[in-house]
Amino acid sequence: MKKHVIILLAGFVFAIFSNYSPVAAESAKMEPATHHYTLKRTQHAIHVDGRLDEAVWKAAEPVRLSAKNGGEPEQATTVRMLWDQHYIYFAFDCVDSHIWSTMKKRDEPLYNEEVVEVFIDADGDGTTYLELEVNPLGTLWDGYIFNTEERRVGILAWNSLDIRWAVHLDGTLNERSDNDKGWSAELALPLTDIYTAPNMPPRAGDRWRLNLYRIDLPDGAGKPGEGSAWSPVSGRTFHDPDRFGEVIFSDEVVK
Ligand SMILES: [Ca+2]
Ligand SMILES: [Ca+2]
Ligand SMILES: [Ca+2]
Repeated sequence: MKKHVIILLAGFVFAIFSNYSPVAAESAKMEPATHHYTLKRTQHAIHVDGRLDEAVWKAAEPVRLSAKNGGEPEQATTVRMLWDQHYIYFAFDCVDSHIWSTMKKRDEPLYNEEVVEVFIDADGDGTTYLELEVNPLGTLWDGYIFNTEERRVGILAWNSLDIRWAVHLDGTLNERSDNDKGWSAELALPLTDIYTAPNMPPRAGDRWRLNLYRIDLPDGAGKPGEGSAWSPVSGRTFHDPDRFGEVIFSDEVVK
């Protein structure tokens, strides 16, 4: 699987990869995941419109994001995940009294504003993983991350060709004079974008390290806000693969 990554990133980070071997990846010891999620299949099409009104979403197991200390965040976020033969699906449901974001171009630094995020380290090497972000304007950030003790590189020039995503707002964007209810984001990520997956298509029982995040900034950029996570991270950064949770692929069909 590593050779696919090398092909993908050849040239841009060749110097880094030239020191990188599968042996090193296998010997890297990840901390075991503390949070697990059984990823069930859907046999019903999911209309990726940002509205989480499909019966299969209602039936999917929810997870709640936690504050940094593991406690309840100021504003709740519920996430559900499903898969089928082509995609892995994510549904973020964000309670939000003030929905705010300004960035409209793909791969802008959405993480400086309000956003939801997915990190996927399919081979669990703690080094190479996919990062996705969607903001309330429906702007996408997608890229591959190469994260070692020495440096962290984000290959944001990588774009998923077939990803589908959408948001739905229950409130008014960037309007302080009223109280919003929240916003939701729906993503369908092609499984074939996950170059580091041990099996493609995944098999029942496959385990991918993965984490889910949200940034809420009620007072805008640069002001105190809240980062929440499915599997809480240890420090300031979300780029903490040792703390990623784990999804377990299942052939069980969600009803
Ligand atoms: Ca939908
Ligand atoms: Ca907000
Ligand atoms: Ca990109």
